[in-house]
Amino acid sequence: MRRDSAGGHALSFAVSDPHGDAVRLFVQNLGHVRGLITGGIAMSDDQERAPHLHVPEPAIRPGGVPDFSHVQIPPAGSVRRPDPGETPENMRDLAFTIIRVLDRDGAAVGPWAEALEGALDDEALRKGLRDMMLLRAYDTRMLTAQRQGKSSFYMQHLGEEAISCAFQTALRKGDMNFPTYRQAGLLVASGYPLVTMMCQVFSNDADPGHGRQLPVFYSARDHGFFSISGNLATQYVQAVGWAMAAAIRGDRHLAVGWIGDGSTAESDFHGALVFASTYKPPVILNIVNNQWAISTFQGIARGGAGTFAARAHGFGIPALRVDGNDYLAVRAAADWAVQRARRDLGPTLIEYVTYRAGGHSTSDDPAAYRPKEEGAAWPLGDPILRLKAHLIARDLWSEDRHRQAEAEVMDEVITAQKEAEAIGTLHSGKRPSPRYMFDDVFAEMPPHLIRQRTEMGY
Ligand SMILES: Cc1ncc(C[n+]2csc(CCOP(=O)(O)OP(=O)(O)O)c2C)c(N)n1
Ligand SMILES: [Mg+2]
Repeated sequence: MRRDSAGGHALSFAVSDPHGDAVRLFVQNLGHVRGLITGGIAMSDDQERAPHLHVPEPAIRPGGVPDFSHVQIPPAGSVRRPDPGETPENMRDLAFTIIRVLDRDGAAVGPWAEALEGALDDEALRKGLRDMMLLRAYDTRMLTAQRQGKSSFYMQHLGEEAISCAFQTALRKGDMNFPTYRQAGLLVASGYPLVTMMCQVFSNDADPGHGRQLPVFYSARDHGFFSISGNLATQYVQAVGWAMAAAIRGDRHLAVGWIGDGSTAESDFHGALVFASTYKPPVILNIVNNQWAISTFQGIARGGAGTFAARAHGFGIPALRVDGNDYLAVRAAADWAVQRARRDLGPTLIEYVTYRAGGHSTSDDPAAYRPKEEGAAWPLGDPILRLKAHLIARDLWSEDRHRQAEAEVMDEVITAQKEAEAIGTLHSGKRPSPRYMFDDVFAEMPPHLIRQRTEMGY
C-alpha cells in the first residue's frame, strides 16, 4: 500500500501477461472498500471527497477559434506496416498513431504505399477520384432536393467520401457490408445505379424498399450492401453473426461492420467484439470517427480510452488507425484487413480519423454546437483535393481534366435525377402502394394482417 501523488490511497501490484510484459494495475482511492482490502488497517478519511461526474467537453464551442492541436498527426509514410499475420500484442502501437500515405505534395510514400503497388492501376486511381466526386455531386443535389420538399430527409458524406469509396474497392463479389447511413460510397464505387438510389430517396414507385425505409436507407444485396437499420450498432452484431455463418458454411466471403464514433457507446458494439474475439470469423470492423455524433463530440463515447482503435486491445483484436481523408491509406488498410480475413486469421478493427464537414442530417444545424470554421481547420484536408493532387503529381490528371470531370459528374447526377423525378417524388408522381407495408415481414402472412390489408382496400 502506498500513498499516491494525488494524496489518495492506492494499491499497486503487478501481474505478468502471457508475453512477459508487466501490466501494472493501480486501484486508486479505494474509498469504502478500503477496509476490506487492507484487512482493517486504520486509515484517515481526510482524503475522502464526494464523487462527481467527469463530463468531457469539446475544447471549443461556437464563437471560439477552432483548435485541432490535440490531433497528433505523424508524417505520411512514417508508420510501419506489420505482416497481416502479426499478433495483436505486437502491434499495439498502430492503434495510437495515424497511417498516412499521401504527403503534402501529393506523393504516395512509405510501406503502406509500397503495399499498394500493383493493386491500383492508373485507371483505378482515376475511378477512385471520380467516385468521390460523384458522391459529392449526388449529395449536393439530394440535399437541395430535400430543401425543395422532394424528400423528407437527407444525410450527406461531405469530407468522408474517401472512406466508403476506397474501402469498397478492396472487396469482391459476395462480401457483405453492414453499413450505416454515411457509407453510400460503397454503392457508388460498386456501380449501383444512381437512379435507383434516388428513387429510394424520393420514396417513389421505383424505390426498391417500396417507401418503407427512411430516405438514404438503401438496401442492395447484389452489391454487398445489407439493408440499413436506423438502430445504430446493430450493424456490428449482424456483421459478426454473418461472418460466423460464412465460417460455419465454409464459404469464402467476408463481412464488414460499420459504426460511427458515437455509436461505439452502444452495448451492441462491445457484444459484437466479444463474439469476434472468441470465434475469430472473417469480419472487418470499421469505426468512422468523424469527431461528432450529431451534437455530441467524440470524447463522450471514447471516454477514457486513448483512441477508438484501442478499444480492440481489450478483446485481443488487431487494430489500425488510419487517415480517413487519404484514399490510398484507406485502401491500404482495407487490403491488410481483407488479407487477414481471407487467410482465416480473424477479425480486424480499423478506426478512420476524419471530420464530418456537413451537418449530421437535414434536421441538424451544427452552428449551434461548434464553430462554423471548424471544418476548414481540420488538419487532414479534403479527400478529393488530396487524391487529385496525387494524380496531377503523377501526370495522370490536370486542372482542366478536373474541371471537365466536375461538369461530367454533375451532368450524370442531374440526368439521373430527372429520370427519378419523372417517376415521382415525396409529394408527386407515382408512389408505392400502401399494400407494401404488409409485405416482406412474414414468409406467410398471418390471418390478422391479411384481414387488415383487406379492410384497407389493398
Ligand atoms: C441505438 C440508437 N441510438 C440513438 C440513435 C439516434 N441517433 C441517430 S444518428 C446518432 C449519432 C450517431 O453518431 P455516430 O455514431 O458518430 O455516427 P455519424 O452520424 O457521426 O456518422 C444518434 C445518436 C439511433 N439511431 N440508434
Ligand atoms: Mg460520428
